[in-house]
Amino acid sequence: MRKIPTGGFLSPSKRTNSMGVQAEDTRICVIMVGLPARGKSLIAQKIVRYLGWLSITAKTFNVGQYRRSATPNPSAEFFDTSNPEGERLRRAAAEAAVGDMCKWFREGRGLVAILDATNSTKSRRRWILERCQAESIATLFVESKCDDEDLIMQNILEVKTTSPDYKGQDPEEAARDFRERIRNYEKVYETIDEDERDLTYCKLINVGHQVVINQIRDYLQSRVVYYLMNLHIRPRSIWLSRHGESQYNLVGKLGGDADLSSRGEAYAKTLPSLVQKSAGDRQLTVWTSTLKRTIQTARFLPFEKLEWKALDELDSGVCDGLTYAEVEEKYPEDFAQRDEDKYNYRYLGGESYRDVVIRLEPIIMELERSENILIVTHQAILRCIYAYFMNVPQERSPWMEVPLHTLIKLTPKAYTTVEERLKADIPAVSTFREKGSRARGNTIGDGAKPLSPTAQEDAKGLGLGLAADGKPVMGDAKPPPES
Ligand code: ADP
Ligand code: FDP
Ligand code: F6P
Repeated sequence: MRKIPTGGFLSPSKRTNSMGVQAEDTRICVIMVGLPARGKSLIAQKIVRYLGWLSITAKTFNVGQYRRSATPNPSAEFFDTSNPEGERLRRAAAEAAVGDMCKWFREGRGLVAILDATNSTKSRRRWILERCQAESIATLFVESKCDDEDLIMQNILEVKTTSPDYKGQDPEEAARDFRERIRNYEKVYETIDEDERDLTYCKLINVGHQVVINQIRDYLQSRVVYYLMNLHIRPRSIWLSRHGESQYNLVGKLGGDADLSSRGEAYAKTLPSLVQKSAGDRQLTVWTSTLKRTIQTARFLPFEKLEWKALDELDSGVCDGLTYAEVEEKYPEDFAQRDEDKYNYRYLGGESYRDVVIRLEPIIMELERSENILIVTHQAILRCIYAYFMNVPQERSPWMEVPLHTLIKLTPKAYTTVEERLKADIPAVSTFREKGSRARGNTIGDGAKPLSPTAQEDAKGLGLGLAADGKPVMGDAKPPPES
């Protein structure tokens, strides 16, 4: 048996962040600027999710939440600047939020904080800048400007009338009051302009139709700005599917570039109607990996197709072509270590989930820019993309069960992503191995079902193991050991 060096070949990737730079010294406060209902909280939430996916801890400090603890249901007059009590309470809420944010940085709890408030006057922005400078925190002001009245009304109806500020109130009355609140802010609102040229800022005008950037110095700031430039809010969905069952899946082998099994072929043939059921007549663009099994799966789809190397399956290095049972047998320590920390463990000559996320970043950027994309890819890749949209933490994402022959539809909405799953009526093996489960002798397959005669032929054709009852056996064809 091969001697495993300390740390094992599946040793954790270096703890740089996933952007591939040492960003530990950079602490950035992103300060949102803009009138109410301009998408600031949504943008803040997306930055936190994006950075979190890239292993950069970020947190939003929403001044509205602090204000709400003292004044839960204010009417529009509360936000009138000629109301001294309102002014005092709003100032107190902003101070509490900035105070907690500085403490959060001082305690080393994260790298990027987002101060989510209107921050609509120059004096407020100057005060925040000075507080951050005193703590050596870099700043990035992000202003969202929008004068599309229809869109603003739509935003109010979509997210504001259901805000805790208007709990139990008539939505129409709530919308009217919110318009009045905005008018109060408009009286004092100052957009970021010429005399704030010393600030690092990004102005998003009418949802990115125009973007103005100023004094962006650091790498992380530029990544955040680039991300913001790619966002849009047009309605769209993203469809995700694994390739159809492959010859390798049948026998539990990892990686490779195998063809589809006959059931995988059947899935490829069914996919166009499955997609039609879910997407109707929408024109999609299909992205596949460069591996045969995804290209074969997508080939009957009547849409433009693009192959991405970045969508190839996680590279299992020296374990490519082995089954989990063989990996466990040849490299038992490493097999256990991967179970211990699956996100970080990197196969010798291969990749970790952390590595995959780095190579998927351009895919996420492109997805954010696009509308209606169908991605046909692999188990590990699909997990990483899904984790981005559904905000799944790293400890959990590599262990998610993503069945074969299932179409997943994700529809981003304000603050949530709606998920629907459509299962094709074509059985397939399960390639899922639960954390801590034994690999050797585990049968794969849909529960206790034996493979169909055609699938058995596929497996035999590869010279690989089938138990007497027709169930595929992981690793070799030995029956499961007694336990
Ligand atoms: P705010 O925090 O500025 O009060 P929200 O984030 O609560 O506003 O508003 C969310 C709504 O704003 C969503 O309906 C979303 O579609 C919309 N939205 C997102 N980005 C923008 C933008 N850049 N400009 C205008 N509206 C936007
Ligand atoms: P939010 O939309 O997050 O609820 O409506 C505007 C609002 O934020 C108020 O709730 C909140 O009190 C205020 O903005 C905070 O920003 P300012 O302190 O800049 O007014
Ligand atoms: O078994 C199918 C497969 O796509 C393999 O090619 C790949 O190595 C594996 O799944 C990835 O899943 P996990 O990270 O759970 O081993």
